[in-house]
Amino acid sequence: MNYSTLKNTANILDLGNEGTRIAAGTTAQRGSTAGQVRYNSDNNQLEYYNGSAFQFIDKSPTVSGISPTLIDTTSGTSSTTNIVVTGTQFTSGASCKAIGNDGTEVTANSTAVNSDTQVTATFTDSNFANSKEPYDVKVINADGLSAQVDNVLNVDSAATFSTNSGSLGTLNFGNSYAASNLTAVVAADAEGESISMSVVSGSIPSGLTFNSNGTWSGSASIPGSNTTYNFTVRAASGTLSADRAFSIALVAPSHQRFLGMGSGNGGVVSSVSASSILGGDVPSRVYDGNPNRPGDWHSTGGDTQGWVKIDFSTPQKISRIKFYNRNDCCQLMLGGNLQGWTGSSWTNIASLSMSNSSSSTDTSNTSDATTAWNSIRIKSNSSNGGYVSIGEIELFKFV
Ligand SMILES: [Ca+2]
Ligand SMILES: [Ca+2]
Ligand SMILES: [Ca+2]
Repeated sequence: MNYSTLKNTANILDLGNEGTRIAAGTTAQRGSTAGQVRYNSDNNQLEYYNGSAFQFIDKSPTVSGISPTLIDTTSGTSSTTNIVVTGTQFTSGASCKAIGNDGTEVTANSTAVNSDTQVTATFTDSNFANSKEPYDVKVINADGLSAQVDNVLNVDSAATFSTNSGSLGTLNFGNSYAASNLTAVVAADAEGESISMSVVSGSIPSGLTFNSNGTWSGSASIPGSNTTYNFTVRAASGTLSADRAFSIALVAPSHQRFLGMGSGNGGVVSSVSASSILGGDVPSRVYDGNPNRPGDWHSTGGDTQGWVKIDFSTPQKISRIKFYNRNDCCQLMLGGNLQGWTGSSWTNIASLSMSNSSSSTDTSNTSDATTAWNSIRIKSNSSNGGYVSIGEIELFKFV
């Protein structure tokens, strides 16, 4: 065939009825001459070279994603939201719609075609309803060809609490005022946004920490009186938040006697000893229920810093001591300490001070009501004469 004659004398004429076969190949096989028309076998589309790039002849757009993916209909400074849509083959004059789960269409107030791969559509927030999410987003080119991405746009809602308002728990000495006895605050965000919780008003007990995930840690300080703490927790997610009121009750401990006077040895004494013993004035008399002589322990002469030591069968916490001096005469101990055994040394946990008078007693709260001691000791540091004596002691613990 004489191709030059064909080129110069006639247009190509295909008299068949199946279709005209033209150049076909992959994207990698594209030429670079303006005016070339070919079938792109990678994209299954006709395309032509315009001198700088190949353009698909069928200008169907594609949509790959949007940002942001949330519409805030409840608050914020603007009543509209700009949604940036990314894709391919957007053309001048393109418009944009959002389509609810019931088919309701929300048409963008305006659509700016930023490039052939990006448009910015401006929607009025109040046209959206939470009940119709998720919305699809559709871009329609001026020639009517369109593409959409499904279930990508949601109406933002604030976090919702699943923890009932009101009491999150009661802390007392029996549960060590520990955070593990409190209910955690739980909230969820319908759009899956992360939630951060905080106390925004009121107050919580000292010693406790409210964590941003709604849990509690630490232990509340022992209260002097029954106290209920009221506070508001805010669950923030994205630009929205929700508040709910909660409370925590602290019960003040009370002193319960477990040794001495009517409690006797309380069933907790494994052994008792003393720095010295005068005759039959044995140290077990300090809890024999009788504060009066001869119900007392008595040291030998010269043992003016004497002591009585009690070993417990199970470690005991001690909140208070009441001390009874020798009552009949010569109030022998004028000062001393209650001491707890730590395993390596004696720790003063209460100081005792008596007057030189008949039936002198002293009641003292300990400085450490939470440590359980293996042993305790009542030790004189001030005597009235050459001896010391203890009529009785009572030990108390918090309950
Ligand atoms: Ca929603
Ligand atoms: Ca949300
Ligand atoms: Ca006694």
